[in-house]
Amino acid sequence: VTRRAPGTAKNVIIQMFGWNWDSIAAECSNFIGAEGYGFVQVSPPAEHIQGSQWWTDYQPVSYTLTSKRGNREQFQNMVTACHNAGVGVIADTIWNHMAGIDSGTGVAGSSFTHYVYPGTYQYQDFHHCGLTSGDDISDYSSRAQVQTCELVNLADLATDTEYVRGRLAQYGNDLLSLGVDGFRLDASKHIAAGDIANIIGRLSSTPYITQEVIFGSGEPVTPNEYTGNGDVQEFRYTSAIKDAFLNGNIAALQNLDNQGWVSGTSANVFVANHDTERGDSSLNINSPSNSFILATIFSLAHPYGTPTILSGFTFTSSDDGAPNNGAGTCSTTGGSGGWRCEHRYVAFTGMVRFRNAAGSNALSNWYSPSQDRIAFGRGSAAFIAINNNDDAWSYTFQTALPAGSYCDAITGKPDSSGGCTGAVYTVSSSGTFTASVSARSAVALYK
Ligand code: LM2
Ligand code: CA
Repeated sequence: VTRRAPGTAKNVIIQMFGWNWDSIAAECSNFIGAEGYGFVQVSPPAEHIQGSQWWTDYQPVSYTLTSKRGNREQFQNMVTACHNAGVGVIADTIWNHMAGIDSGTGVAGSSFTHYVYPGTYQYQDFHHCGLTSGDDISDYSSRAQVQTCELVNLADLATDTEYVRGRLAQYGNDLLSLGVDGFRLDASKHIAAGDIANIIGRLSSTPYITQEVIFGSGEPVTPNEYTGNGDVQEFRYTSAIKDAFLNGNIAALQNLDNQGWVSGTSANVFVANHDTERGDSSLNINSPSNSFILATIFSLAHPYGTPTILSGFTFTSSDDGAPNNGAGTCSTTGGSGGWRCEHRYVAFTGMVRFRNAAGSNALSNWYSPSQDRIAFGRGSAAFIAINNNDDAWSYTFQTALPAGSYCDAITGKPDSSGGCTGAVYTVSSSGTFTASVSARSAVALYK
């Protein structure tokens, strides 16, 4: 797979949350590649603690590539299958910590105790911050606590030491040797930016990097510190999108490069991830008034950042693990067997095509008659109207599109006989088209 820079075509990421390696391989071959997605982000691949909860994967116990999602051979097979479909693979990678529980045996048979992972790490390879009771992080206004104490009791790696840096780079290089294209660096805020830089400097190639640095108001550790290492997940975008679509002012989302966030060329953005959909800090699939769908459509249309779509599963308790041992399955345009398969939604695949067509064109032809209605183009390549109001929006929009007949990306795609599987709109020689945009919906055209 040729590496694709953020901000270029074919860079949409799907977070295949909880999917096992065999099922991701099949989905890359059967669907994801053909639909124009750029990357899949896969669950942490290293050996982790046993248990039925989804979050066992975030408690590594060795760097053996056997997890609930499959073994090394299956992982390699997935990377190859995805590459053959033109899709890159981003591995969720945990450099901040090992397990949090006292002792046990990992899913590949490795025995461990807290701070002793035989053959990998011993007591001296961890921070023992001595700043709080139990060495847990309690005060996010303290940089020392955030970066050297323990996140929910997870054994905090001494990423400032030569041995740990070398060992984490060795793990990263093992993944790169299997063809991995990028890393999502878990809990990056809890690792000093300079420590990450040092470890990245030891890698054998230059993968795509996206770092999880959750912005917190007034906190000393900021997302901007990390932009020199690669992209940063911009959680201020996630919360602004939630506020805008729930409270009405989507017109405030025109210029996202002037909000004090990391620049769009350094931002990895999403409407929800696996953590936020279980909390209150983002929209989720159950949000009212189609807001989750409409917000995702917006995120794929707007040029700010590199977008990730979460493909998740239904749950009753927030601890619930993935269905069917992680064997993901979808229906043609949605989920099955407890899997939601958001990446198959017609409106989302249509918007992936829209984004790929828009390429690096800047936002243009902005029009907003009220806070809950916006329309904008991406140069002469694409145009969208988003109606976050409970009444339909009828209007004649001015675009920079060439005259012609266009398939609406929200409801369908070009069919095999030159028509569309969904709605069709005609752009005049002066670049206008007339539409009635349904309540809480959108119309999106691209060339
Ligand atoms: C992340 N980013 O920084 C992940 O996105 C997030 O999903 C991870 O938390 C977290 N950091 C650590 O990698 C998840 C989950 C936690 C869970 C941890 C570790 O949200 O609830 O913590 O993974 O598996 C669990 C228990 C917690 C316990 C901890 C250690 O819920 O009560 O702490 O294990 O045993 C005593
Ligand atoms: Ca740390």
